[in-house]
Amino acid sequence: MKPGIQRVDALDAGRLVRVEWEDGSESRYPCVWLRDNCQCPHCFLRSAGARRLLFEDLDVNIAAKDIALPDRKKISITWPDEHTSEYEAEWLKKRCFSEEARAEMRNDLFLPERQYWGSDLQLPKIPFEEIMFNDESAYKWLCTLKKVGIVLLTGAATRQGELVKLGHRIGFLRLTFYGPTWQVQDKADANNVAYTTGKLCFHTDYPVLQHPPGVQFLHCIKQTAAGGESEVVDGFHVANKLKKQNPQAYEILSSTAVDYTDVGVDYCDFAVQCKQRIIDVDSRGEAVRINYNNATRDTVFDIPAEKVRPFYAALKEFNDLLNSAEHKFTFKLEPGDIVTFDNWRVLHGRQSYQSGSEVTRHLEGAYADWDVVMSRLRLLRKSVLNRD
Ligand code: OGA
Ligand code: NM2
Ligand code: ZN
Ligand code: ZN
Repeated sequence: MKPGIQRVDALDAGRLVRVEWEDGSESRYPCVWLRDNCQCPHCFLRSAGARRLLFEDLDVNIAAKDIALPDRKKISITWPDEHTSEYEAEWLKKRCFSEEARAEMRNDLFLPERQYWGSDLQLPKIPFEEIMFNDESAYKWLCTLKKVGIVLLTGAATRQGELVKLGHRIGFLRLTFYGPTWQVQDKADANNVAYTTGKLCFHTDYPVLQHPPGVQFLHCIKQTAAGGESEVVDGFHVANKLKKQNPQAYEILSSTAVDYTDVGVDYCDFAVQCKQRIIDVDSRGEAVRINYNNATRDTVFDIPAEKVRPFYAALKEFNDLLNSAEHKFTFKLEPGDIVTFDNWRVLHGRQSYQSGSEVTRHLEGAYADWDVVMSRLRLLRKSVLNRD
């Protein structure tokens, strides 16, 4: 369905170009944008897919001097300085400024579609081998990770190093102060509550970093007989519930800057501090990232005293909703399982287990950034669907 152009003309004293498509619909393109996006080798570096034109050299009031339609597949514009630009029909169609065309492009680029879930979650499962060696499976893995927020990969070897391989599959892992990958097991003088046998209440990892890791991988190498179960909850779904149930609590959690702290030694020594809102929202007030780890929430709390108790009350309500039977999903990792999840959306926790002289439970963990994961997803889509 390659669109052809029927007619092209100028509006608004040459500052706007109107394209009439063969199906009778039309698109309007501001000349300043057209000039800015001239695709000729002088204005655009094809090898980098990037603009060479300098902003200094762009006239924001520019008008077309002449517009032509050499054939139905492209338009040609001559500018006042005699520079000419050509634009292909398909290229223009994709960049149409209509509400619908922009929504389509947005969905294509960012896959914003979400499937909310509660205790009814049907945990998506794919064999580890498949996503490692089959592009279609890998594409499905990443699409589901984006849409649902969690996917279980099964059947990985029960030794360290599988997550490094997974990192190579997407591109690279995110290095943090806990190392390129990290070992979740009971440790003497633990530098993190995760490295004990204690219960971990619902949290997102690493809100103490300004840009918390978007994606988390936990590979079960050894699982204890009693206890150690995993819990997950859809943080965006619960945030929506809180907004309905108590808009004021939602407002408090999405506006109060909470102090986080993490001081210690691991990959190297560290003294990290950060302020984060527990529910990060976009310009429309929609939750886009949960930043909540009760363990690393600082004792320092940089808000006026009279706002402290209302904040705790709001957080209590959110925490109660996270833990409600209706919202949480419980499962137990088996050796060879790798749980992959959206660390900006899904909160996770674990039940406590018995400590002993031997290590009875061992997970290897790693992080990735959403930029890297989405980049791999787009490339896989291109090769799987064979399109651009
Ligand atoms: C962690 C964590 C979960 C588990 O290490 O941050 O949440 O099951 N671990 O041990
Ligand atoms: N670990 C698991 O926010 C956090 O401290 C999450 C990070 C130690 C790498 C735990
Ligand atoms: Zn040009
Ligand atoms: Zn965690």
